[in-house]
Amino acid sequence: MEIAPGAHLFPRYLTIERQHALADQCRAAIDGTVPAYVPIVRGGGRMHVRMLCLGRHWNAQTYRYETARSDFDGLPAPPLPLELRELAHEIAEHAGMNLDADVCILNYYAADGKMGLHQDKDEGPLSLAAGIPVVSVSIGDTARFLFGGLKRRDPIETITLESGDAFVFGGPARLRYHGVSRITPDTAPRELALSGRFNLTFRQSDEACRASS
Ligand SMILES: O=C(O)CCC(=O)C(=O)O
Repeated sequence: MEIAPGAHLFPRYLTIERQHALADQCRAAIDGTVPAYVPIVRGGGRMHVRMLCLGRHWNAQTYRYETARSDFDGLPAPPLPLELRELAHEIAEHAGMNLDADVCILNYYAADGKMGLHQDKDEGPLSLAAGIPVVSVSIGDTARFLFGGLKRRDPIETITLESGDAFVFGGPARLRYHGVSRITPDTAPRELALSGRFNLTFRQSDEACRASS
C-alpha cells in the first residue's frame, strides 16, 4: 500500500510465527549483556522509549553513529544479526528499494511510550542523497504513527501500526517527519505474551554505503 511517493505500508507483513520469534529475540536483546537504556537527548530531555542500537550506536548527544555507547556506558553496540539484515533487505525489495542495513535501532515502548516528531537524518549525506530507505517493523501493541512532510509544520497523517506491520520510507519520502504519539496498551496478539511494543528501524549509514561502493 503506497501511502505517499516512496512510503509503503505492508500491513501484517510478518506471520504470527515470525512475530513470535522476533519478539523473543527483541526481549533477549534488550535485557542482554548490552541492555537497552533510556537515552537523554542533546537538550537534556529523556526519551520515552528504551533503546538498543545494533550494528552501530546512535549517540543521543552528538546525533552521530559510533561503535561504542559513549553517551551512556561505553559498551560496544551488539552486532546486527544477519537474519535481521536479510529481513530488512527483503522488506525494502517489496517496496522496490534496496537496503543493505548496518544499523538497527530497537525501541521498546511501554504503555506510556511515545516519540516526538523528527527526521531520520543522521545516516549521512551519501545515504540520504541516494534516498536509501528506512525500514520499520512493529511488534506488539498498536501504535499511532504520525507521518508528516519534509517540513515540521506540514500536515500530518495518522497511520495505525499494528503488530507485524512493516513500513518503508525512502526516495522522496526519506526525510519526512515522523513520530509516535501513543501506543494502545493490551492490543498485542495474545500469542506474543508481550506487554508494550517493539519497533525496529533498519538504516544504512554512509560507512556501509562506502563499504559497498
Ligand atoms: O516506533 C516507530 O514506529 C518509529 C520509530 C522512529 O521514528 C525512529 O526510530 O526513528
